Amino acid sequence: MKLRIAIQKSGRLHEDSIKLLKECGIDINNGVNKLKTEASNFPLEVFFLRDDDIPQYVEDGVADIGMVGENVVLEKNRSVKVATKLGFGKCRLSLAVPRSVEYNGVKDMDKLRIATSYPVILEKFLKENGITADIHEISGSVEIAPGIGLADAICDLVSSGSTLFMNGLKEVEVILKSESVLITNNNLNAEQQQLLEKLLFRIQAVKKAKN
Ligand code: PRT
Ligand code: ZN
Repeated sequence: MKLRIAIQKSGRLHEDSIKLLKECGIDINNGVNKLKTEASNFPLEVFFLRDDDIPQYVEDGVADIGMVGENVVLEKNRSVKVATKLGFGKCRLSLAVPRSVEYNGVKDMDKLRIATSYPVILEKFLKENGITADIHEISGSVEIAPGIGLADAICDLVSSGSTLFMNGLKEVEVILKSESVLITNNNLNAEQQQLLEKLLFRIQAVKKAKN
């Protein structure tokens, strides 16, 4: 039996996910455009998927475990377990408004139109803060929404802050601090659980060595 892991096919987490597996001593040959591959020296099958799909595949048991941003796990709200943080893909989900706008606190968001790709996390945050806003879900280029008159504010991922800056926006609230996590299916059998523990042991060793 092999443990099946889902990682991002291409994008910001792809390289670091493969690097972590390699640092765990797991050799995988990841040819371009492959949908899956196998490790040569560990009972591991690797599926390459869009990050948005990873929580569902792991919930459904199509993959046993997965590496994905905590931001995606929370947004998709699937029933999976978070086994450990992985130390890469660090970013924050933040609210931002045009630089020229005066901002005195989250209450200023009341009645505004906010563009985001994270409607679930945003709605929860607004509710917790007693704010009623108009959430506009858009799938990409969220940061241009205020400039084209589509929204008054945005809720988007930020790492260096340069995208916000280039679009004349300023970060005003951090809603979530995120990094990549290892998620697991809720119903792993004993053998899968054993393989997971072996992998987790190696991941912890890699993380320790880096500190
Ligand atoms: O194709 P697929 O659906 O798999 O990929 P994707 O395009 O949805 O995701 P991708 O590869 O862009 O990001 C994957 C994950 O990387 C995210 O879910 C986060 O967990 C993590 N991550 C870390 C980031 C960033 N940092 C980040 N800066 N994801 C996106 N950004 C974007 C942000 O949306 C904004 O457009 O980068 C821009 C801001 O960056 P700065 O440095 O200018 O602040
Ligand atoms: Zn995605």
